[in-house]
This record gives sequence, structure tokens and C-alpha cells, in this order.
Amino acid sequence: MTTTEPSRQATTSSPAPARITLFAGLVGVVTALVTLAVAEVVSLLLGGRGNPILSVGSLVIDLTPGGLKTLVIDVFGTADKIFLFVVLGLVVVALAVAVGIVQLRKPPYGITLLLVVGLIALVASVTRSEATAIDGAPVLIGVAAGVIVLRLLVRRLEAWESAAGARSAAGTSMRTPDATAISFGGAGQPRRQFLTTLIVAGVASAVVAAAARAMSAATTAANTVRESLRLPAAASPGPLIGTDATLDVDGISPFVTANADFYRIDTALQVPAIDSSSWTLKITGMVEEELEITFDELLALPLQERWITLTCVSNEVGGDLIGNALWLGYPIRELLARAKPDSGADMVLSTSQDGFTASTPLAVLTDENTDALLAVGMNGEPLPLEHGFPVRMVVPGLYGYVSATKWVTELKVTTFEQDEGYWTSRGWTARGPIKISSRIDTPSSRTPVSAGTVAIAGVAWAQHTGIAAVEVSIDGGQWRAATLATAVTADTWLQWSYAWEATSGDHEVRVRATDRDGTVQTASEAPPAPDGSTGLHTVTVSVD
Ligand SMILES: Nc1nc2c(c(=O)[nH]1)N[C@H]1C(S)=C(S)[C@@H](COP(=O)(O)O)O[C@H]1N2
Ligand SMILES: [Mo]
Repeated sequence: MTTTEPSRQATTSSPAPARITLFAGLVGVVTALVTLAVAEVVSLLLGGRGNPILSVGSLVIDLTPGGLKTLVIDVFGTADKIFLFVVLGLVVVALAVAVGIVQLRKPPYGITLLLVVGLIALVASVTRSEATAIDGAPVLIGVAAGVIVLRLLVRRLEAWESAAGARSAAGTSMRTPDATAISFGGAGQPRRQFLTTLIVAGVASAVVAAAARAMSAATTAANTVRESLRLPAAASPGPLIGTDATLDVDGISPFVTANADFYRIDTALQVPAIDSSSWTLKITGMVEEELEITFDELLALPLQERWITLTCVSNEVGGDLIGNALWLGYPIRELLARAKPDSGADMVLSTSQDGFTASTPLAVLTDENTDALLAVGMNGEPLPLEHGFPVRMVVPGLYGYVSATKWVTELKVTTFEQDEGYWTSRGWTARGPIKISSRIDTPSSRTPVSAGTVAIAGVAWAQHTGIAAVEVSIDGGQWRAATLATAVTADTWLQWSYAWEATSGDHEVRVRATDRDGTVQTASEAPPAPDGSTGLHTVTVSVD
């Protein structure tokens, strides 16, 4: 009896320690999966920024001594990256198992270990080239989720352990390890709760992580294709912008909006990643001949380069949802001419790969004098992914929601009666001509200026009609003509400036534009919905 007593004692107070340790290890692995899945999703939403696996991988590459790197490349050749990720994977699994076991046996040191590993990944993420603080978000949010799941799972595992312990302490036959296992396994509800949580969290995060990784990989692949693309020169180049097209005023919007600064509006949670070599555009619907064109066929056509200012219908008066770029593309009217629209058609419903649709008047797209483009280039490069790679529409004079379909894959010739675009079914108008407007870029209400001559300057637009005049009024006084830059085309915005003799005090500066048809920008205020904002941009400037 005395010889069996100690072992029996151990079994009853802590049943099946090996088994529970194994589950604690699994808890750690599931914690790691959840952490990585959340981080992958956040990284995906940030357009691939701050990916923990890629960041840590590249940190390891940076930190690996040259000799070792050469050795690995010698041994594994082009599989060197796979080798790296296999090693990283094994290290992650080992650390994960440790996190789970330590958290069960020596809380809270499992969490501490998770935080330390997270800190390393955080450092890796924010120190990669071109990384900013935002690149730390995926790891931070991922680790936060990991801590929550770790605590939950360990609590449930403990509940199972103590329920099983209580049972076997009160139990009868504890002679064999097998009997222990059965009694332990039979701890009913806490056991089921633990296992369900473990399996659900594990499976869900594995699926989500794999999907997010695959989507990120598609983005990376599309970016690689994009970077290796060489666009042909334009058969019809856009007008050169002379020095008179820009005014030299500090704080004025540059005539050309850089791609990186161009506003972005779309309904895509994840930017579509399209490989240009598999892209096609179909022209369907009310046409004599349906047709389909590939990217290479499109590039082989004589392309035009056009300066066109794109504007969002949601732009408030004085807002920044507007940008001007040099677009390279093929006139949509030429493709429509090939398809031969039926005489009863009056609209083209363009569809993007992600399902967004826009309704554009057929008459605008077939107009000889409107350069509506199927664009492939933006300011001398292929379209950035978020601006529609590989192909989008750009139509002078119409708000983006009824014309500027990015990632476009189909043009359906139809009627306004039969079909409607994405935003029309949500209360915006079916047709959306851009309203004349003007904006004061400088001075701003935030920065006081000194008394004396102050340059008031900004941009004005009346796409496709052109700006004839811009006027400024101070404190409700007389409208005075501003100086205009030379218009590049009627389809772009125009810079203007006005030399103001500012006296000290607060002053209200107001601007209005007039187009070449003589229409004066109205002072009457309207919100963006349903067809674009109106009113005059007004800035209160304090003068010292
Ligand atoms: N596929 C797709 N294209 C789209 C949209 C969209 O949501 N999805 N939004 C439109 C709107 S409302 C505007 S204002 C412009 C903005 O283009 P940008 O993001 O290149 O500036 O794209 C248009 N094209
Ligand atoms: Mo828009």
C-alpha cells in the first residue's frame, strides 16, 4: 500500500499531466494561428503593409551573416526563401507550444512570451524600408487578439482540468493510466467547451489566414506584373504643359496631382489584384457585334494621352476629392464604333471586376469631342492597383461614380430605363455632370498671415466647358478678377491667384468661377447628394 500511495496521489490531484500539457501546447498553436490570421487580415486591409511573416522573414535575411546566407543559397539554390519560411515556421510552432504550456503552468509568463515575440515582429515591421508607424498595426492588433484567445483557452483548459481532477479525486478506479484517461476525458461540459473553442478558433483562423495570405500573394503578383510592364508611347501625345500653365504660389495645388497623392474612392475593401495578361474587356448588350479585347490588343492600338481632372460627386465645396492627371488610353468611342450600338440605346453600364457599376450616357462616350478613355496609364506609369490596374475608364466632365470605373471588365450597351449603376440604386442621380466649382488652397484658416500683400490662390474647374474667369471677394465686398494660369485643356482644372492687400484682423475670403458659357458658380448651397455640392468656398483668414 505504501508503495502505490504516492503514484495514486499524483494521479488524482493532477490527472494526466502529459495529456493536458499536450493540449496546452495546442492552445499555444491556436493562439499563434489567431494572431497571424488577424495580422494578415489587417495587413491586407492596409494594402499589404506590415505583414508580420514577410517582415520577420526580411529582418532575418538582413540579420543573417553573409557567410551563412551564401551557404543557404549554395545548398538550397532558388529554394532559399522556402527554406527560410520552413525554418521560421518551425520556430513559430516551437514558440507557440511554449507560450501555451508556460501560460498554463506559470501564468502570466505565456502572455509575456507572446508579447516578447510580438515585440520582435513589431520591430521587424516598422523597420523595413519605406515602413511607417502604421506598419506596426497588423502585429499590434494580431497580438491583442492572440492574448485574448490565449487567456480564454487556458481558462477553459483549467476548468476542464479541475473538473476532471474533482471527478477522479471522488472517483473509484484509478489503477491504470487508461482509466485515468477515461475519467479525465469524461469531464463532460468543461471538456466539450474547451475542445469546441480550440477547434473553432483553430479552424477559423487557419481558413482566414490562408485566404488572406492568398489574396496578399495575388496583390504582390499583380504588382510584379505591373512593375515589369512597359506602356507604349502615345500615338497622340497630350498637350505639353508650358510654364504658363502653373502659377508660382506657395501652397497652391500643383497642376499635376502625383499618383501617390491622388484621392482614392471606391467600394473595394480589398483592391482587386488583376493580372493584365488575363484581363479582357467585353462589349455586350444592345450592339450589332459583341466584342472582347485583351490587354495586349488594347496596347497595340494607337493610344492617346489626355489631361483630365477627375472629381468625386462626394466632394464638398472646397474639398479634396479631386485630382488632375495625364491619362494614357484608347478612345472608348472607337471601340463602341466597332461594336455598333443599336439606335435605341442611350447608356453604357460599365462593370468592374469587383462588381461596381457605373451608368454613362452613350452620347458622351460616342461624342467626337469628348476624349473618354479606356485608360492604361496615369502620369507616365501603368495605373496603380488602387486606381484601377490594368484598365479603367476616364470621362471628362462626369463625376467618377457615373464614369470612372476602375478594374473595368465589361461595357454593356443598354438604356437608362433598363439598367442603373451602383450609386443610382442608392439614391444618387443616374447622370452626373460635374458642376463648376473653385477652391481656395492658400491662405488657410489654420495659419495666420502677416499684413501686406498676400497671395490668395487655388484651383477652379468646369470640366469640358473650361474656366473663363475666377473672382475673389473679401468680406463680402466687390468681386475682383483673379489672375488665371493658361488653360491646358477645358478638361482640366486651372490655377488662379489674387494679390490681396491684407490688413490686420479677421477677413472672410470667398471665391467664385465662371465658365466659358458664361455660367457663374452659384452661391446657393447644396450638399453632395444626390448630384454634387454647390456653394462658394469661403475661408476666414486672420491677419496679424
Ligand atoms: N470599380 C470601381 N470603380 C470606381 C469606383 C468604385 O467604387 N469601384 N468609384 C468611382 C468613384 S465614386 C470615383 S470618384 C472614382 C475615383 O477614382 P480614383 O480612386 O482613381 O480617384 O472612381 C470611380 N470608379
Ligand atoms: Mo466618387
